[in-house]
Amino acid sequence: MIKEEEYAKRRTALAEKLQKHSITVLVSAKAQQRSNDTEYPYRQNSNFYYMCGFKEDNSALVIIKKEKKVKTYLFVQKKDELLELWTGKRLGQKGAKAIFNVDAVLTMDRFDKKIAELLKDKLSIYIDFTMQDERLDTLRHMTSHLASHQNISHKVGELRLCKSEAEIALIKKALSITKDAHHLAMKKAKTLSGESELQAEIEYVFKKQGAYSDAYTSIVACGNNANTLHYIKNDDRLENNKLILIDAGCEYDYYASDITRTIPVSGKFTKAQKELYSMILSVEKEIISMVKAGVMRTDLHSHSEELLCKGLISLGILKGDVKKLIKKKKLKKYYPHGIGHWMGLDVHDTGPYKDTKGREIPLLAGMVMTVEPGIYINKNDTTVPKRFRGIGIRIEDDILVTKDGCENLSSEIFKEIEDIESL
Ligand SMILES: [Mn+2]
Repeated sequence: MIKEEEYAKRRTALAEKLQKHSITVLVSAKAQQRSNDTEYPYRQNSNFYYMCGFKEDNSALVIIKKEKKVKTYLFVQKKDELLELWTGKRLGQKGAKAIFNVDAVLTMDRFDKKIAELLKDKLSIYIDFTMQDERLDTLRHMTSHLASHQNISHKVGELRLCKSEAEIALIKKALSITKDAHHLAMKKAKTLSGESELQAEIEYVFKKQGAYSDAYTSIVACGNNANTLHYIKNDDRLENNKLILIDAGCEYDYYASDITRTIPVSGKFTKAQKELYSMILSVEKEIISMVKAGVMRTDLHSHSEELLCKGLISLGILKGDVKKLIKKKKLKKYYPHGIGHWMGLDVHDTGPYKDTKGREIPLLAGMVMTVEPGIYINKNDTTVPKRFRGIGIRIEDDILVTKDGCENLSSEIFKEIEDIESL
């Protein structure tokens, strides 16, 4: 759990980045309709949640920075017995005031009036440009006279880059559940007949162990389906001599995990599968061993390209010179994505990859990033030896960057061939 003091600290850190005489408005996520009279489960907006930890819909956080003084307002839904009967308890003004360490808690029905009042004598406004929300459209309209409109998302993203101990503990908890889910999948794959059955087993573990849900839609892709990178249909059959690429991680108390394992349906890798898998696994391990504060993510990526390209040449899948193959985008066909991304409240965390001057941000102690090399060979690719066609493999772990190196937070999730086969 993240303590209230930590949220207060984050707001202080954010306020330091703000211009004088500014107003910052962060709004909650909107409840999303799924179909007539049904809604998607509600999930709070990550930037808003990061700054205050408030989980209810229809709320907002406002930060006023004057010359030096900072004042924070939390706007919440009014108590309403009848509505609460349908949608559940609300904290209300009093309840929120008792928990949240802000200067004032007001009810949302006063939002427009209060904002108009707070806008007087302000020079700039910060809102989250990454959100599509009519409340923000109204605000833009109301503040068109101000000298500057700025995106608060980049500034909150900077704060979100490095994780606190409490955040790392939540990611570890998410990963311990995800570990059990992947290990169950390794045990059960042989006994099941469809991708969706395997998905159900995985997500059963997520829910059973108290995760909110999956942190992203699970990918359970058997055989050639693994060559569709965002395959989420998961409605095909599991075929005995094929591999299954499983990219699935739970979200626990708002924090994501993001793990990919590729396992044989039968429990045993074939010779060709083993050759390709071992090559990718050794690349993954080598890249992880390079993770450390100060290193550039793009250098990790280029290095992974070189290693994978060499590997593909040694397996007879590519022919030619490593540098030329990469330059001519011959490798891209088999390794089309990046080596990894930031992870945290979002599975693809919104922390920036470049600073405000456009320079790449190096790895910093406390960041969590994925390392996920993969090779995808379409079943119809006749340029590749037949035994490798229709195989897609990705291996992905979640890595905490430290001052002198890194900690693989998902090291307990099996990825060695012998370990997977033993389950
Ligand atoms: Mn990932």
